[in-house]
Amino acid sequence: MQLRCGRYRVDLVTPVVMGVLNVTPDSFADGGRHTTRAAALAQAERMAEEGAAIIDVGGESTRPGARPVAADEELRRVLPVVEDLVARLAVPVSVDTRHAAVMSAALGAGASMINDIAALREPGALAAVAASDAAVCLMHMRGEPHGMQDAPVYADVAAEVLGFLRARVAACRAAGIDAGRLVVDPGFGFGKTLAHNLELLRRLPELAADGVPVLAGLSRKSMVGQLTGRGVGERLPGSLALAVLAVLGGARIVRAHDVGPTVDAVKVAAAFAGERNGTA
Ligand code: 8Y4
Repeated sequence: MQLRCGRYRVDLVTPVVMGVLNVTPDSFADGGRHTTRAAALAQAERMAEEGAAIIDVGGESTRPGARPVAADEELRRVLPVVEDLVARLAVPVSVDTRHAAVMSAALGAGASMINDIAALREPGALAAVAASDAAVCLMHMRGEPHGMQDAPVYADVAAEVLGFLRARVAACRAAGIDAGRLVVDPGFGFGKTLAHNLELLRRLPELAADGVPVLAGLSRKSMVGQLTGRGVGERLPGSLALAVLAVLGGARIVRAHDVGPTVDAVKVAAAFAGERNGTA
């Protein structure tokens, strides 16, 4: 199992960690500390040293309740950082965006992956990725970030998420994006209650059984706060527990802020899962 990721091939036989690099001034996950170009590069270098297989750069605050950012503002934040990382790092650079204009500019600057919480549903997004050789992560989201936690209701959350992701995989294939470039993600916390998130985690093996590599993003999320009572700066132990459970459920990419500790947790879980998951 290998992900085609621009000029990189990411081996997913053993699960890997995607490090989160926020370049949003309002990002409460990192307190806006990495908003300058040099600080962003230093943080990315550290994540690569700690074993991140992919660095995910984001310029739009996508946490629940956040307001959308215009594509030009997002480009101003993200593009200089992408240029630096592509020039200086030996790991693929992913860009977290849903705007086609940002995708095209980032791919032109050498980004190897697009991480889209809207699963390429924005106008021009499918074509922008199809015109490249980059990987793409298709994530399920109910509603929009700014209204997302308004009491989501599902008849069967896992069935709905699976159906949605299968349809987006089909749309990508129809647009000419090869299966070897695709990743799917149930979108923990995006229009889901704690009960929905737990059910999706329990039923992750059903998603993994489709054969498209699964990415899980659980790091520091409100789910951890709900389960532990901890504030956002105290959620590492809970996040590591969820990373282990995701790998046991068949996740091949774990998106995390705390790369070093998550790499260790993923190694332990992958060794335990062994042949059962094929994650030797
Ligand atoms: C504290 C820290 C509280 C972070 C909330 C958050 C995912 C993602 C995000 C995910 C994929 C976040 C961009 C939300 N989550 N992309 N992006 N999967 N593929 N919230 O789960 O980290 S941002």
